[in-house]
Amino acid sequence: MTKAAESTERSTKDATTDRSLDRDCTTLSRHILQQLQSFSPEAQDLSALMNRIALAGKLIARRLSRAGLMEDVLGFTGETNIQGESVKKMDVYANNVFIAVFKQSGLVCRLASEEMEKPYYIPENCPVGRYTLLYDPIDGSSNTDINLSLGSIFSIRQQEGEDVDGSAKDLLAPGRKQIAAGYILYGPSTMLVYTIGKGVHSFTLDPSLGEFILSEENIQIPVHGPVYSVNEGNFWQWDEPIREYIRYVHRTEGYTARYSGAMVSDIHRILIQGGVFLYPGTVKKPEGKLRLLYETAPIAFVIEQAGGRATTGYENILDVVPKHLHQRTPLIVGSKENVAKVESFLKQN
Ligand code: AHM
Ligand code: MG
Repeated sequence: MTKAAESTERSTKDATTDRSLDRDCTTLSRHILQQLQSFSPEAQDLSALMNRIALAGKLIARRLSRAGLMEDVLGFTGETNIQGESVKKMDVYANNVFIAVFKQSGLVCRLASEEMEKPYYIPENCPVGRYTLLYDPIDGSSNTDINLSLGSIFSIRQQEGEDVDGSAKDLLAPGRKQIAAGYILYGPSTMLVYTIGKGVHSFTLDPSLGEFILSEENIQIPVHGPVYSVNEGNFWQWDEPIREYIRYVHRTEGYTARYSGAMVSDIHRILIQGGVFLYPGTVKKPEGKLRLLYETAPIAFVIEQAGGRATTGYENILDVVPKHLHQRTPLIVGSKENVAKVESFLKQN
């Protein structure tokens, strides 16, 4: 090999090593600062907030990875939550993890979760911490005891006005007010997917580093996809247009059903491969099962940022104004064309 060829080969290798090192060093907090192209106090806040959420994800992932070997991790507590659902021990643990990581952070004054009737205030962080974290600590908790995928969902809002009476009325605002949202997926690896309104980005937890490292930037959901994801056991409880849509899918080539029992997993599949996830209203639950502030609005923010859509069937999820903190909404979310197809059945009736 000539000296010139040797030197070209060396510089190509160097460039490849540099690129892969640069990628390995793209941690979540660095990525946020890059996205905002700023070291302003707001950018620092958001970066620190996401770092704390990542820490919560690592703590929950660590406990889940050894759940079958530890005492008091699996099973129910015997209590029911504000939604009337049986509480799992992991729900309580994960709920407390988020509170613990934000204590003395100076960042978050209030946390609201589907496991707590009222928001949790961290007085020492107020009024400096002008942010509120809304979260579903364990999404898909029926998967906990059988070692299947689970998630956590988060959303960050800026506190508006003073919340002197502790009523948290400013949270009764549409999902467009979210400044960040995303989810953590506890699967074969732990992933964190987030948006701050500048596209959707995924990170994978590298256990050897204890860091979330950038996996994919600016994820775009396919315009159409083969997956439909819905609990068909509820068929008898749905309104006729939703039943008609499902009948259409059954007789049309090119669709495939996937439903894991954890929305975060199903949404992640649809984000990457395209399709539609539905949790419509039922006879027993006319508003469906999923909660607006902790589940449907954050997922809608992520999917819209990836180029998809999220609707109740009649209204964009991000426009829905909640009347109370634990409000539920029907959800139809995913690839633009798949969502439009479902809507076409709703419009006919
Ligand atoms: P959870 O947060 O209490 O676990 O409830 C949310 C979950 C979703 O992840 C999932 O899509 C749905 O509820 C499953 O409910 P169902 O068993 O009614 O299909
Ligand atoms: Mg949930």
